[in-house]
Amino acid sequence: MSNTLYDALFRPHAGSAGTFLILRDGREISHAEFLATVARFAHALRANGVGIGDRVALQAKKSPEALAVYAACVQAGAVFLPLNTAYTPAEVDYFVTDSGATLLIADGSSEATLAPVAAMAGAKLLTLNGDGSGSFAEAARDLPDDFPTVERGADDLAAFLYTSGTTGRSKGAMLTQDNLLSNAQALVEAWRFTREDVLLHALPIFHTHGLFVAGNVTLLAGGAMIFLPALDIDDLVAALPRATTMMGVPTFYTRLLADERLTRELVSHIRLFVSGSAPLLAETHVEFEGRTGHRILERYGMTETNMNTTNPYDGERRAGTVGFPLPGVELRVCDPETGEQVTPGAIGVIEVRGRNVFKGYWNMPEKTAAEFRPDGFFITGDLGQVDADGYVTIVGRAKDLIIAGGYNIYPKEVEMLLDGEPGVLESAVIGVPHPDLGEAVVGVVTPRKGADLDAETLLAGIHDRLARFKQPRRIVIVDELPRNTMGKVQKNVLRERYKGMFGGK
Ligand code: MCA
Ligand code: AMP
Repeated sequence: MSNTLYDALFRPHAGSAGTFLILRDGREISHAEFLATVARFAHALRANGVGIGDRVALQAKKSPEALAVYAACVQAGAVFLPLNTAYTPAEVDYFVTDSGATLLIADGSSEATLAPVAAMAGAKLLTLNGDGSGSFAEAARDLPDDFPTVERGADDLAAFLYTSGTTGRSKGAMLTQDNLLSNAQALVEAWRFTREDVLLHALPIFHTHGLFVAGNVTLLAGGAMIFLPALDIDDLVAALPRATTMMGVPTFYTRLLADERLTRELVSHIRLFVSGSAPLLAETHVEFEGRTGHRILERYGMTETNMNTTNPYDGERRAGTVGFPLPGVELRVCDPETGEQVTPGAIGVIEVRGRNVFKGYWNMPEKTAAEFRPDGFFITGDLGQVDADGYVTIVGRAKDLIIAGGYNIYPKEVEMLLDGEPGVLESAVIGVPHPDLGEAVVGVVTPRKGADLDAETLLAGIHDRLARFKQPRRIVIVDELPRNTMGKVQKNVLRERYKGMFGGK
C-alpha cells in the first residue's frame, strides 16, 4: 500500500538499528524501535475509533512517544493536530471542537480539566505523559509492532496546525502529505542533510519548526536527533560537542551568546546553525560569527507555507536577510492594496506559491479565498523586499502580529479578552522590543468613566483563558489611546512610546 509521507520518512528505516533519538539521560532509541512504537500506536488509534481522515489532537510534553503519535497518525491515515502545551483548557476546547477531533491525547496532569472539554466535543480522551506512560501508551502496549500502513496520496491531509488570526479566531491550516514532503525534500537538499547528521533538537514539537522542519528533515535524511525536552543552556552546552547541526529560534542564539561557555571549540563539531520563526537581529548574526566562526543560516517560513526562503549553504549568508526562495517556491512582492507586483527592490507584501503551500483553512472557505490571489499565490502578510542579488529581506508585517520567543500572538485575541474585563473601555495590545524574546506583549488599556483599573486584576481576569505566553508582560493604563483622523488606534505611536520598556533593541 502506498502512503506518500510514510514511504518517504519512515518506511526506509524499517529494521534499522541506527540511532534515531538520543535522549537527555543518554538513552538511545533506534529507528527500528521507534517504528515499532509507531506501529503499536497506529493500532491503538484504530482500536480507539480513529478512522481514516479523522483528527487526532495531542497536547503532551515533548517525548519520543509524542513524536510517535505524529508518525502513527501518518501510518494510520489520520490527521495529526498538535497543540501547544501552554494552551489553557478553554483554548483546547476551541481546537478540539472546531476540528471535530475524535481523539484527544493529553498529559495525565490535565486529564481532570480536559475530561469535560473532550466530553462536550464528543472526543475520546486518553493520556500520554512525558515519561511515555499513560492510558494511550497502555492501550498500545500489547498490540503488534507492525501495522498495515493505510494508503494515502500526496493530496491527502497529514496535519492541521492552528494559527491565530487577525480576527482573533484561530484557523486550522490544513497541510497535505505533499506540502510536508516537498518541503522536507527541498530543505534536505538545500542544507545538505545526510544520515551522518546529528541534529540538536531543543524546540517544541507542536509547531512547524520543531516538528516538520527539524523532524521531517532528519527523518528524510535518515539522521539522528539529540532530543532535549526544552531549551536549557546547560543541556545545549553539554550536547553541542556531539551534534552536527542545530535549529533554533533567535532566543536560542541570544541565550547561547550570553553564556561564556559558547566558544569556537565547543561548536567545532557543528557544520550548520539554522535560525527561523522570528527575525534574527543582524547584530546577533555578527556576534555569533565573531564568537564561533559560524554564520547562522537564517530562513523564513510560516505554518501555512512551511519554509519559503533560505540563505545559501555555500554562498554568502547575509545578516538581516532570509535568503532566496527555495527550489519549487515562487515568491513575489506585491502592493498590499492593488495586488500588483511592486518595482524591483520596493517594499510590498510577500506572496508565495508552490507545493509547500497549504490546502486552506479548515471549514473557512471565505477566509481561505481572502488569503489567496486568483492565480494561486498565498498572501503571507509579511512585508518584504528583494534586492538586486535576489536576497529577500523581511522589513515588517502587514498583519497585526507579535512574535515572542518564536511564538505568535495575535493582538486581537488578547484585546478581545481585555475589553471584556470589568471597567475596561478599550485596549490596544502591542509588541515591544525585548532582549530575550525579541518582542514582548504589552497591553495598553483605557478605563471606563469612573472605573479604577489595576494591572494585576486585569491579568488575573484573563489568566485562565489565555496561554501564558500570550498574556501581556506589562499592562499600562492610560486615559486614552492615540488615534488618527479616521479614528483608528495608532499602534505605531504606542510602539514608539513604549519601545524602551524592556531595554530591547
Ligand atoms: C515561555 N514563556 C514565554 C515564551 N516561552 N513568554 C513569551 N514568549 C515565549 N515564547 C513564558 C512562560 O509562560 C513562563 O512564564 C516563562 O516565560 C518561563 O517559561 P519557560 O518554559 O521556562 O520558558 P523558556 O524556557 O524561557 O522558553 C523560551 C523559549 C520557548 C525557549 C524561547 O518559548 C521556545 O522554545 N520557543 C520556540 C517556539 C517555536 O518553536 N516556534 C516555532 C513556531 P511565567 O514564568 O510567568 O509562568 S513555527 C513558526 O513560527 C514558523 C513556521 C517558522 O518559520 O518556524
Ligand atoms: P507562524 O504563523 O507561527 O507560522 O509564524 C510565521 C511568521 O513568522 C511569518 O509570517 C513571519 O512573520 C515570521 N517569521 C518566520 N521566520 C522568520 C524570519 N526568519 N524572519 C522574520 N520573520 C520570520
